[in-house]
Amino acid sequence: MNLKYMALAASLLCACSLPAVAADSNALRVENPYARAVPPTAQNSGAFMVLRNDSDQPIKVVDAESDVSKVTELHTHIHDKGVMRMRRVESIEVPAHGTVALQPGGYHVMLIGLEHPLKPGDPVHIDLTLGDGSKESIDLEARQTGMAPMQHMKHKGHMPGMN
Ligand SMILES: [Cu+2]
Repeated sequence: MNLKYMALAASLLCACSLPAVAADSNALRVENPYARAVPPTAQNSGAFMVLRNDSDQPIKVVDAESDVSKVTELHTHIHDKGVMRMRRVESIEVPAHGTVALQPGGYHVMLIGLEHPLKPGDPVHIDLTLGDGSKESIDLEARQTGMAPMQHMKHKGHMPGMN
């Protein structure tokens, strides 16, 4: 009787631990991560990367934290009557054996309330929280992109014909 119970308990333990191994967060790969370098006056920035899922199960990113911003959120862009707007999303799902690109105009990690200006080359640390509660730590750099808001403002001033 005792032995039978032990065997049953052991088999239950095995059954329970298997899915945990399959959903190992090591299955998530982060490729080409960077944050957008912004002018000193900017309050916010964004971080971008490609998420690759090497497992048989979808992986959800459910939260993000960063050392450079007071608030960090998962965002996407939507088209609303011809205008691009940002919207917070509850999670970003990476399909099994698939990828999701966090890129300008789409999903991104929103860095809200920068602790200091992000200059090109500045280090940024981001922790992603996954659906199973595990964390994925990412070290990246701020990078100059072609979409600095200040430059657009200046261009506009020199081209009154364009509106
Ligand atoms: Cu955003």
